[in-house]
Amino acid sequence: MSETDAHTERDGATDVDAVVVGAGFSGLYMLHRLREQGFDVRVFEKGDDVGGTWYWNRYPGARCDSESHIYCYSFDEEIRQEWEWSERYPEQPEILSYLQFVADRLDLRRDIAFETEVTGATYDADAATWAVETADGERVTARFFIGAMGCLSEPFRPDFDGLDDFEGDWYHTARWPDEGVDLADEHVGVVGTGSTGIQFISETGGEADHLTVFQRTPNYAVPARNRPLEDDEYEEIRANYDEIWERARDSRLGMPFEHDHYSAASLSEEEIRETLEDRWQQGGFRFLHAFEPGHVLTNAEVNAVISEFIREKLRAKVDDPETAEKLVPTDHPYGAKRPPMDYNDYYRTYNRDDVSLVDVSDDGEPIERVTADGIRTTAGEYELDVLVYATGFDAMTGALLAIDIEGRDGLTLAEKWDAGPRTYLGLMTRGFPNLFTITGPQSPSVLTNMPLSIEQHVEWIADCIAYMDEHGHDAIEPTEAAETQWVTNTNMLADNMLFSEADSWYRGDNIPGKTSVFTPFPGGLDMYRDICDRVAGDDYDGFEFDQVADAPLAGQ
Ligand code: FAD
Ligand code: N01
Repeated sequence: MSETDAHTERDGATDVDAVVVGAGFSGLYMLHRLREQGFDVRVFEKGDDVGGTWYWNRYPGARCDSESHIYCYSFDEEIRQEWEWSERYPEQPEILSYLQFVADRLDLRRDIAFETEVTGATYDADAATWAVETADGERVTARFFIGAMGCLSEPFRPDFDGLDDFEGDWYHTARWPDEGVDLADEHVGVVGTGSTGIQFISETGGEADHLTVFQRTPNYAVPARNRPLEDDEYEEIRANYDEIWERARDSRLGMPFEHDHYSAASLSEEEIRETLEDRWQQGGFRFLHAFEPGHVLTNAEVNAVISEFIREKLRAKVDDPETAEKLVPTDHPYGAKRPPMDYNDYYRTYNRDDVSLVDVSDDGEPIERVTADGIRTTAGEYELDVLVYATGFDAMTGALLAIDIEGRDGLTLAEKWDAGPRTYLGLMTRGFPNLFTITGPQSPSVLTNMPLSIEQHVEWIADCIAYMDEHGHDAIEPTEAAETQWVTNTNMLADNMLFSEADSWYRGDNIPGKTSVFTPFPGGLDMYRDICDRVAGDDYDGFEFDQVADAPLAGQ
């Protein structure tokens, strides 16, 4: 029986074949793929339009740091040829327009329920189906429940005492108002100097009457070297797109850039500096390709050379030596926290009289509370009209665990993952059959150029569902052994890298009370793709299938 015939037999037994949560890069492509396979799909999205990350993050300066020509879908030749990016790193409105263009082109909106939050999902083991609930009280049954809710989509705001007393306005960057905020004439305070904070600070320094930056940990921001894309350059990209994508798929980071040397071990100090200098001029993630990117994060000596090179560069940009020292990271190696990019001369922003830096680390003056007039640290009070939280996300698991998910035998996902997520390939977790996660924990996701990782997951899931129908399987979940092995391997790979030398959202350290465990798969997209292909080619090795008497489709 073909998958389409099998699918037809199921019609009517559940409301839809698949529920997908989220309408960003992941949810949009998942919808398209499953529709192409003849499935009836319902997407639920909290926002009132498509875009995900690029719908919510409208703060001044928001843009991506993957280069535009690879920060997009590769699967559709027409879309790829028709869309034209304006800059090396596009701004948020342009990426949002791109995703809206894709949604229109593929007629996706008709299957998306906007302004609808999924709050719960319960698995019925007898029928091998999921019942999905929304905040509006709607209940939809489906064979497959697919999480496309994003690994950087649940905003985190530290719970400072006194916020209710604050007489000014406050905002989180990931919930920035669409109409913008007029910061001119205002005393603005921003907490956070991650990728978001750095973009926000560069953009608003000089615009606000005064900008006070509350920094807990400095970061290594390498120049992005943004610029418009020239017509002939774009023509060349288009002409070579197949090869570019192929190189990106076969790479560790999902980026098509060659590295100059594998390691720095055989090079003289002068050669190392020349290589780094050349890469510094290229900017962006090309800098990370001076040496093999994985090697940079496994070899402490190579990393130390690179970290020191960056520190020297940063110090040279800041006029006041005391401020410079505060801005230069010495507590963690380059890359152990997600490295941000500097688009707009971030470090020189601190040379302005109307921008000041407050070190709120334990060695400085930690924040005590928010007051009616601003922020009080252990050393004094800073008067603010506007307080901006650039404090990031409950990453990797936050959006998934915000939904009350109950699997087989009443086990909840929150209970199962209490000591950290346990998955097989980051795609599924035992006890929750037919629940797939796109860019789930223990998949490469945030350590790669994400649209490529997303495409790989979507295609793997769609193929897996087709395989199930071809073979009359009602339910799929990983075996205990395969899951344990995957968790062990992921942890082992991470333990051999330098990630443990920083507190980071990669390990959930930013969320009070969250178990600290490294969450993305750090072996690289190329290795991961090979493993996933082998698993699928080996009749889904490490998964077990079930046929269920009351299922919408009994096996043929
Ligand atoms: P998202 O885009 O996060 O979409 C998830 C959607 O699910 C959201 O719209 C959300 O509203 C919805 N949702 C969540 N929970 C529910 C629920 N319970 N009910 C209903 N809807 C729900 N990655 C890169 O590779 N390169 C970059 O340069 C880059 N830049 C970034 C810049 C910023 C500012 C941020 C925050 C992230 C960046 N990322 C980047 C990561 C980015 O998240 C991914 O590239 C990509 O956009 C993720 O797409 P997604 O569809 O998986 O998730
Ligand atoms: O969040 P973050 P983000 N008191 O968690 C500080 C992607 N992204 O939104 O480091 C004081 O990195 C916190 O301090 P510390 C990218 O993957 C990409 O910036 O924990 N400070 C940190 O400085 C990125 O990594 C792009 O000590 C507190 C900041 O808040 C990810 O999204 C652009 C605090 C949070 O930084 C998240 O980036 C933007 C407290 N209680 C985002 N709590 C591009 O591609 C937190 N902080 C360009």
